Amino acid sequence: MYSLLNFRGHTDGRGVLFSLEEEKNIPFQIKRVYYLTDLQPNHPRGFHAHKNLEQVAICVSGSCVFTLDNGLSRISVELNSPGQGLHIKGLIWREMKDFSNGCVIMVLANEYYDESDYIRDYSEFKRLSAG
Ligand code: T46
Repeated sequence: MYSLLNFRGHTDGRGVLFSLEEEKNIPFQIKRVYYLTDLQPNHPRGFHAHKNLEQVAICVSGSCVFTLDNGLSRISVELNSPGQGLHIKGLIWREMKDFSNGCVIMVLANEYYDESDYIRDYSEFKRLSAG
């Protein structure tokens, strides 16, 4: 349903630097980067699936929880490290919640923004995921 990517940090006395490269430690060509800020713990987001989009989500600051659903089962994954990326591919319903103070989520995507790729209705998602 997902995989966790581990990014090597370059640490020295000044801090840590992470580098992301398409088709190297990011498993696709990157067409879009977006990031979410000012997230509120009581305002969950997501509640949709994508028909074709492939993404890697990184909690570059703070922590949050992604709940993923493939139509058969659900799993919750906490992201709490800038050195970890959540790779989501295929027909997966996603919800994001439990944002910590100062949480920032950066997402790399293999396609440009396209609202027609979204499935925002859970019963439609269930129907499509049933095959
Ligand atoms: C996802 C999760 C992790 C744009 O105009 N361009 C963009 O690239 C994106 C991603 C969104 N938007 C607009 C569409 C909406 O008017 O920004 C607004 C908020 O988007 P949305 O309600 O889809 O945001 P989230 O946080 O529910 O979901 C987002 C991504 O849309 C989605 O692909 O997987 O983050």
